[in-house]
Amino acid sequence: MKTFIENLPKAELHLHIEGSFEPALMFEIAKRNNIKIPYNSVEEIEEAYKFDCLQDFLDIYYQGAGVLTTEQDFYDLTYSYLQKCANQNVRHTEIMFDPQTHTERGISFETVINGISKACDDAKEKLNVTSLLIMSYLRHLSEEEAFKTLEQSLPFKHKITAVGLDSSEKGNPPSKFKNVYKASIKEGYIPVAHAGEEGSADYVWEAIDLLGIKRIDHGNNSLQDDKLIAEIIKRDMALTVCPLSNTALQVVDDLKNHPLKKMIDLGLKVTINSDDPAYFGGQVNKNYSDIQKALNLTKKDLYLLAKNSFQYSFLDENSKKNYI
Ligand code: ES4
Ligand code: ZN
Repeated sequence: MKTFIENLPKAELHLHIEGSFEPALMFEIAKRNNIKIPYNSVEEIEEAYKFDCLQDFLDIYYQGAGVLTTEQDFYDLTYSYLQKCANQNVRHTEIMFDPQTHTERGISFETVINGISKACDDAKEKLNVTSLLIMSYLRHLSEEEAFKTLEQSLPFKHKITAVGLDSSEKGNPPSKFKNVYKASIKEGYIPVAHAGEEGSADYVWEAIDLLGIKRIDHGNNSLQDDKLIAEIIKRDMALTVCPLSNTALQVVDDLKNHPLKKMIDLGLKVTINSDDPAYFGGQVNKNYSDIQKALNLTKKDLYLLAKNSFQYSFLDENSKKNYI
């Protein structure tokens, strides 16, 4: 099974570039930027990366991202992730980035986008890995702040395919971002959002009805509502599921109880993703193999999951034919 998974061509549709920041690279970048981080060793980091919930993780994730300063830092972060894609036969990836995590600290939008997109261009040429970018709004900030980010993105519109919504879900429903999503769609961005990770099925409804999303990030709690399940199937929307993220953040208590197989059996279109691999204990292939073992998935299931990852990507229909 391990070799089968390694050899499967895959796409990754749910990945936060700031969440791919491995401790070794974090130490290196902190050192060259003369920034102190509160860890002295990889052991101390491992101890800190034990989370009770999403907020617990986010506090540490934003702290880690605070080391990123120059265009080269964003380039190195992104290229390092893309090398891991190449090594795992991840042929295409749709990378989320959180501009506000950086612009709030005085780093320009331009620095962030140029570093990330140059790495993507180089990876296409040197590693044969294609990518596109999803600019994510931080939902714990105001809609007005998101509008500022949308404005800042416009000179770089040709480099960005979609907009997303991430960070603290509870208390920050999709409805809060209704207007900025409308404006983002008008600018040509495809809308996606995290919904139903910690939030209820109502948040998924809002993301569909009020934000018009084309894909659901996580979506686990959709299973609480039969009507919602039917609606997601009717609209042919995929869920970007992240098994190791779900156990790390205690959205699911044990992989054996993960609803992924149930989702497939219900007819939902599911993909497997790593979310924040540096923090949650595994890249894409480990997500595939751990969930395979836990749920006894067959090769046919795995093939379907990998096929979905291309089918529900934002590649144009013609390009998809190069992968599936
Ligand atoms: C995230 Cl797992 C998760 N959920 C919500 N927002 C996020 N940002 C980075 N990882
Ligand atoms: Zn996520």
